[in-house]
Amino acid sequence: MQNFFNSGLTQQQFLDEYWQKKPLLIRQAFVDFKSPISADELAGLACEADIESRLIKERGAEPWQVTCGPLEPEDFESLPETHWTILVQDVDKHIPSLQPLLAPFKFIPDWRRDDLMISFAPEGGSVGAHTDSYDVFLLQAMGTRRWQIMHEPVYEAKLVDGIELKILAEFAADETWELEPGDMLYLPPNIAHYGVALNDCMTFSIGFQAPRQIEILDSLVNTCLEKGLDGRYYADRDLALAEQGSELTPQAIQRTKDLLHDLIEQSDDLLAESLGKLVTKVKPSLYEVAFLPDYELSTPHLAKYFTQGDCYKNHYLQFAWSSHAEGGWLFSGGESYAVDKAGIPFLALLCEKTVLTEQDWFDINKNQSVVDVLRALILNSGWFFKIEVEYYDD
Ligand SMILES: [Mn+2]
Repeated sequence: MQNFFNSGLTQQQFLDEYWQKKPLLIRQAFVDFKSPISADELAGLACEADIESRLIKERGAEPWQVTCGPLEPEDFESLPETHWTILVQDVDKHIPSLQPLLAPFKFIPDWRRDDLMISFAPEGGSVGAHTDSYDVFLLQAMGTRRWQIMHEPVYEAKLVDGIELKILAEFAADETWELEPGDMLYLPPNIAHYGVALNDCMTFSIGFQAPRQIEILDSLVNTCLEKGLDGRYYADRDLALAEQGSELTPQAIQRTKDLLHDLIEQSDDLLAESLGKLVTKVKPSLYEVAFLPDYELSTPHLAKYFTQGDCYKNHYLQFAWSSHAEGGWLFSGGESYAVDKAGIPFLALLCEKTVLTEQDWFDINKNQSVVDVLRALILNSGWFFKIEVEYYDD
């Protein structure tokens, strides 16, 4: 039984009793935790052009003033002593050495994970009481933060008018905790929470993503169009005599529902592909840094590169895979890559490994469909060699 941090729960018990259901405070989830990043380093990241960051001042030029990054040195010079917060998104991707911190969360599917967001605040720093639409683990990394929550989920939140931040107009906490380094609070979606720094304070938010119905439908439609599948026509063999010729009758709506239900019912493979592409899409805020320059790469060259050095996973891209009767897919960067049946065992390897050695290449090289996928992934920035890559005209 896998222990869920130091909570006295197993991972399965956490999933059964808390995941997506109710908050859980875990004292010393990470024993003797020391932040692997300093406040200065975080401020440095917030100044970089390709990194998504925000500065929130509770008592700025206007209440809850939001400045979007990249931040300038002047932004720091004018900061008051208290009541501000810097937030930096996707730190796990910008600093891959932080990735091991996410390893204990791997019992939750990888593709559900969004990012590691890190915030720093001096005394009084807060982003106000709010709800989020995603699951989050709030790991206290430095200093003390007081978290207040409302146990009852808030689905239709009334917000404070006239400010950029989404802050709850009504918030009445029914629980208060002070989190010290190593303590962690899990919150499911829609739980109102309000965190205030009691001193110089750093909080790590391990956030999860969930696709919405419409996004999945959109991806399904796009996958169908790309494959040239245009589906069945509406049919009404049971048509009754029309009383009002201009009416879209409830029967017509029912037939339409049945038509769409049939499409989804008969499309497990299409749905897997649509979902895989959707959940591995690169966020627009990461486009500039996620994709590496193009280069030409033929299979013989691939073998040559492996004799010269290892191949590395691009941490900006998300990976997932699925299998079906005839083979499988690897998903990365919003694309799907097909392998044959014998290639299925390699999919997890390409998703979960962070380095491929020449020995891995010898294994991969036994299956042409996997070689083709690896080659396509290298061309599309999923994996890369650190050695100087030559440009070829194939
Ligand atoms: Mn939040």
